[in-house]
Amino acid sequence: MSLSDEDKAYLRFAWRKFEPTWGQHSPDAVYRMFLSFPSTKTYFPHFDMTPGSPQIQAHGKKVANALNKAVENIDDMPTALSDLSDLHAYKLRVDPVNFKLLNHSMLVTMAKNYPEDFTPQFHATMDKFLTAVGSVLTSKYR
Ligand code: HNI
Repeated sequence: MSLSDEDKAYLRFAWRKFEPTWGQHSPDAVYRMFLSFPSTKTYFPHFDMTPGSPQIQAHGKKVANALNKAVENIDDMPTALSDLSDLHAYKLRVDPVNFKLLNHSMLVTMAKNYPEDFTPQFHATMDKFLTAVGSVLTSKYR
């Protein structure tokens, strides 16, 4: 899935507005994924699954930072995310289906926290972007 130039321009515009506060909400997206899709918890046996636990907070921030890097390097995500791609494919061995579950949880969390910004265009572009990130992070499986 590739983003058009128009998608990229809109993503950069939307992300600038959203990025300063998204780090506060991304842990909620991780918690939402664990609660709504319990099978995702199998990758995190060492986590305290209480909402707002230090591990969930830290993990949410790491995912948000990785997404910032992806937006900054939107024209070459495979290079920018290469180490993360190795980590998820070779070390963590996360089944690709899980990326859809996290992406869904992030979209719902965005819609809840940024209701004004969450237009159909925002939804569609963000879905495309998150799918592209997931596809890079699972590309080394093949
Ligand atoms: Ni993911 C660690 C980014 C999807 C399971 N993950 C990370 C780290 C980043 C990251 C950044 C920290 C790396 C480091 O410490 O060097 N993960 C992302 C991004 C996505 C994603 C950007 C998708 C948008 N990861 C997923 C999914 C799962 C997942 C869908 C499984 C359900 N990730 C993990 C696990 C770790 C991890 C497990 C290690 C956590 C820990 O702290 O031990």
